[in-house]
Amino acid sequence: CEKQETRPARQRLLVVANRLPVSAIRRGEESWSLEISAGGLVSALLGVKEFEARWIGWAGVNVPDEAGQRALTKALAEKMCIPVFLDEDIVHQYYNGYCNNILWPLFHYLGLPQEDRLATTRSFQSQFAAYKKANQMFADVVNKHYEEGDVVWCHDYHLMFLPKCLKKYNSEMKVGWFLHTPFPSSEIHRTLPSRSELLHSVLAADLVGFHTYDYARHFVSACTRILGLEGTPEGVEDQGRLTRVAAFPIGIDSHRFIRALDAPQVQDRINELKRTFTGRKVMLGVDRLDMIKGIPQKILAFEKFLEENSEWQQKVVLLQIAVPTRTDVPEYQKLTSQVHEIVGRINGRFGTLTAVPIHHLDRSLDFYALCALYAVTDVALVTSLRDGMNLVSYEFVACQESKKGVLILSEFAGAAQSLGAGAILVNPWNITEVASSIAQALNMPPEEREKRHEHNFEHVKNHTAQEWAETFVSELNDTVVEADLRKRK
Ligand code: ADQ
Repeated sequence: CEKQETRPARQRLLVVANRLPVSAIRRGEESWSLEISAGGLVSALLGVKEFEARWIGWAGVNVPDEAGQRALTKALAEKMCIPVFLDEDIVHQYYNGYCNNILWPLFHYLGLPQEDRLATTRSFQSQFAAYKKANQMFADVVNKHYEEGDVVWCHDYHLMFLPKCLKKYNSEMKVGWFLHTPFPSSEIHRTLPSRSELLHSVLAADLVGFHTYDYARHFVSACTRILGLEGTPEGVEDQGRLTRVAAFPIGIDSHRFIRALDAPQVQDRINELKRTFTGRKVMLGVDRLDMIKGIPQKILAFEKFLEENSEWQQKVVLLQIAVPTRTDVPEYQKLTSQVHEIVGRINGRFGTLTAVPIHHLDRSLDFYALCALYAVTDVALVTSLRDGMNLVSYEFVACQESKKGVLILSEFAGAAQSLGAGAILVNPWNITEVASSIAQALNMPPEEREKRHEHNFEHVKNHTAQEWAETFVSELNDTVVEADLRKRK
């Protein structure tokens, strides 16, 4: 965000996401320190040159007092960020509740919560009310800062109600919405009690984007089957108004990864890792510790591989780096214990006094450490049960120009559609199939590895996050211009 301050005034892009790309730490009553998190979205938007981006979102902290809110607003303004203040109860019901307990599992085909039905219905209603209230609070902030000619880009499942709130304020506002998760089959979406309200609200946007064509098709089917609207090749039509629906597959800032490999601190780590794992092939998993990532399935498949290929038992190591998320949610705590239990059992079974087959870390790694790990890896394992795209697979490919390692990739990750020709695609639920894919990857001849890698590397290098953001924003701009033209005729 900071770089954009130096650019001349251009058309403004208001990027609205649940979280701002900063972490805020309170140092005193009116003093805050801010740390920019250099996520994919931040670098993607640095590439959108004709627009000047401003961020609107929650800063991730509860700030109940006015003095604190004033000070934080001022500090964030220097980073081109505008805060939405949410209190603890709203965060609990909207974010932990409706977003993470209902929409997240449903969109990843894990179904709705299975607790006592009445309790679920009651909590569902209050959580949905909080969701709408939170979305309205985001809309109030956007509306306050909106200037004529601005383009508004809303992100993800947290803000499905936002396009409608914004259009109510101003029907001329150019509004786009992009979903980072899968959009499930309409048969899954129709189980959601608030299915129609959410679809109608998203349709208030001018442009609706997904990572893959399949997700876009599921969305259009949901609108035709559940709402009875008409699907056209361009999107969904409702009473003569067209909402454009299309696929915009995200990428990564590939050059940042490729450049980092030459940095001395990465080279030092690469050499250290090579020394540590001399004589062993390195397999790698990097995930948020989330049920959608299929971590238990991955580890069980690795166990089956060791069982069936005893000649590899001392010759391969699986490094699983799992950054904990949503640690206050009981299902996530259960998942952590389950993973620890399986890892402990397998290490007990196949380990020796000097080496274990699995190194599992519950933590996040810094960018340079991650690049070094990607670079020394022989086989990367991505076994998501569902995943909107999965950027880890892209990052691995970007760091493999010299090693040309193999990517084993779940067919249920959006990335399977772009990296499928180079990767070994697997059904992560089929542990036997994943185990034999591990054997295939470890025994793959160098010419085949090279061919597969080149295919994926070309894709990752050329389809960047910057290009993704630029395409979405310029299509959003054009879509509305077209609509205006139609109106004028
Ligand atoms: P995520 O579910 O977070 O994103 P992913 O796309 O893989 O999944 O991105 C994860 C990011 O976090 C990567 O940049 C990765 O490097 C980083 N990361 C993960 N574990 C880490 C660790 N232990 N240490 C350091 N960094 C780690 C959501 C959707 C995805 C979609 C993206 C972007 O769920 O499907 O691809 O948004 O749209």
